[in-house]
Order: sequence, then C-alpha cells, then structure tokens
Amino acid sequence: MKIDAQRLQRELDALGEVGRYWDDGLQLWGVNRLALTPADGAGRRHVVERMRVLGLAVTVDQIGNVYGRRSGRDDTLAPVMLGSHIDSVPTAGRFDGCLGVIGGLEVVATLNDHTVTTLRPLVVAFFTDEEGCRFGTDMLGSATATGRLALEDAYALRDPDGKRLRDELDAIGFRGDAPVRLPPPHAYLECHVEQGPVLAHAGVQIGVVTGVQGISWWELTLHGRSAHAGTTPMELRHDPGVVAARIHVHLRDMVASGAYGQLRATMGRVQPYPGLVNIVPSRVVCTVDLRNPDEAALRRAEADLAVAIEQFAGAEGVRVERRQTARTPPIPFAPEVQAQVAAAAAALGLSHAPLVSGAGHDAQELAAVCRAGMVFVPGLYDGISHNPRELSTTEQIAAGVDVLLRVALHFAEEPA
Ligand code: HGY
Ligand code: MN
Ligand code: MN
Repeated sequence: MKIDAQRLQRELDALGEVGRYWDDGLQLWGVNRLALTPADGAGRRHVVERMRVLGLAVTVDQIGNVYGRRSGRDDTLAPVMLGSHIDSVPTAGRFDGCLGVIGGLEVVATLNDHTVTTLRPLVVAFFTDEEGCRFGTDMLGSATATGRLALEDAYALRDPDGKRLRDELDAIGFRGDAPVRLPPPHAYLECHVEQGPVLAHAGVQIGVVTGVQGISWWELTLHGRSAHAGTTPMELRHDPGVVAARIHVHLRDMVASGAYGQLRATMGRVQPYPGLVNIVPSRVVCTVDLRNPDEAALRRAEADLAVAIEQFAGAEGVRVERRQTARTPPIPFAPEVQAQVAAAAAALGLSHAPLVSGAGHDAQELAAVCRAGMVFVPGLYDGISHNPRELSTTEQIAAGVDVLLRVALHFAEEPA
C-alpha cells in the first residue's frame, strides 16, 4: 500500500494557495498565514473541510488546536497522532508544517481507498502558532496541549501591535470548547521538510530525526536618548542602535570562539524608534535566537551574553529590558520511533540517515507525553525555508509520507 503522490502534491498546492502573496524580489508566490490572522483562519477552514471530506470527526480545543479523528477497530485505545502546523512565517513556502498535516491526511485518504481500519484510532492534528513569530513563543498550541504552557498565559500573550492572542483566536473563530490538555496519544509522528542542507548534501532521501536542539529566544528593549543627528555631539549620545549593533557582532564572535559547541545565534529583528535618518533612536527593540544541541553550552551562552549585553549598554549609558520569550532544552525522540522510521525507509528502498533537527517542531512538545518522532524530507536550494524558495519535489515528499504511512500502521496495530 502506497500513498497517492499526485493527490498529495495537489492538496499541498491547494493549501499553498491560501494566504499566498507575490514576492516581487523573488518573482515567486510566497505564503503568509501568520498565526491567527484571517489568512490563518482561511487555511484552517480549508483543512477542516478536507478533514470532513475524508470522514474525520473534527474537534477544536481551547487554544485552537484542531484534531481530525478516524475510528479504529477498538476506539477505546489511545490513538496514533499524525500532525504538525499550518500557520506560517510571513515569508513562507508551501511545505513547512503543511507537509505533516496534508501528509497525515494523505495517509487517511490512502487507508480510506483501501478500506483499511487500523486497530487504534488515528488522529490528524494541526497545532496553533507553531512558528511563534507573532506572539513571541514557538510551539504555542502543542506546548499548551501538553502542559508546558498554561492556557491563561497563552491567552494573555500580545503581538507587537498589542493584540491579545485570545481575542485574535476569537476573531478567526477557532477558540474551541474541547479541553486543551491532550490525553496522551499512543505515539506521535510528524513528517516535515528538513529546512536545511544536510540531507540534500549527503544525497539521502529520508531523515531519521534523533531529536531537536535547544532553543532560547530573547526580546531586548534598549532604552537610550533620542537626539538630533546633526546638533548632538558624539560624546553626549546614548545611542541604543550602537548597543544593538555591538550585541549583534558579539553573537557572531561567541560562535567563532568555539567556546559554545555548535551554537547558532541570530538577531532576526532590529527595530529602532522612531527609525528616521536624522534622529538618534530613543529605543531599539531587537531579538536574539540561540540554538544548541548541548544544554550546558546553551546555558553558558545565555549567561555570557547577558554579561556582555550589560557591558555594552553600560558603556553607552543605555538601559536594557530583557525578556525571555521561548526556552526549550534539547529533546531526544523515542528510540522505538526512530527505529521504525529507519525500518520503513529501508523497506521502501529509501536511503536514510539520522540527524538532529535544527528547527523547533510540535513533535518536541508531544515527546513530553508520548513516544514521538519525525520523518525528514530533503529540500532543494540547500533546503532553504522560511522563504518562498522552499521546495521539495513530489517524489521527495511522497517518499516521506510513504514512510509516515508505514510507521503509522506499525504503531496503530500495537495492542494495548
Ligand atoms: O523557529 C523554529 O525553529 C520553528 O520554525 N518555529
Ligand atoms: Mn515547521
Ligand atoms: Mn517554521
């Protein structure tokens, strides 16, 4: 039994049309379904409709996670869950997250075609705001469903325009009634594009994901003193822009020092206020994203960076407000799931290799409550992602979802 690659591609393209925008710079269609915007609402309704067409019973929980359930031969058993997210960064392609959700629905469609009923129920899920770039913390829906985040704290989060998450959830009509705490699935599987160059460079078709590296996000508000760019002598300035620049360069120096293992450090957002050519900014809001597969090295990097930030700010007479907006340690995936992903790839004659995920995923949250794992699919152009150039071929995504099908069947036939 194999999935229908053309149908998978068709459904992925159909979802990719929802919230599409023309990226003039790239001359490509991109996707912008930022969490809890009308476009996200439209994407959600599109997938819910697809779930219904496939005969799934749909529930929406209090944080807007959506679950499509397919009965098993014994519905008293815990289900096998296939999931990911369909919210996107504002400059996305069509694959990030969507492959795991549309791929899960393709598994269901294939079982329907073959009138196969698994022992255990199957659930296809998409979680709210996996990206985290609007309300500031990633894997929001899955972290709330598995207890890492409290529902009321999630509801109270605000976006840069001050809009409250709870109100935005209401605005798109997806603040459901189902209790947010998820009864632990029997297993959780997620098919996802690698979003990096490792598999493509190695010429490997399937990634057996061993776990996810640690993630640490900070929002820094640097308060200086606004001044006229022409009349204010340099020695009288308190310029938060200089402090932000020094922090940014220091991130790269920390990585280059080799003192923090495989640290990756990014300043993705730098927003001066008022941000005009002839005014020394009064404040700058900037973000820091630290990643490391080693928890101790990540902690060292956080501590050392905090000291450096105070030094740079003190030297410039700038006041710092520091807020940690996301923090997850390195998470290992269940060895049994990894073994089944490798076995399924081998049975399908697909080359496969283990690798750590550079990106965060909902699977790392589900790992807190059940055996979880991921199937990675390589991408073209060094696996570029969070960019409209994100692209995997029909063959590549079909291989990943065929592995997902086989692993899902393995766990769905496991007796109580
Ligand atoms: O940032 C991440 O790793 C994920 O794409 N949210
Ligand atoms: Mn993703
Ligand atoms: Mn992403």
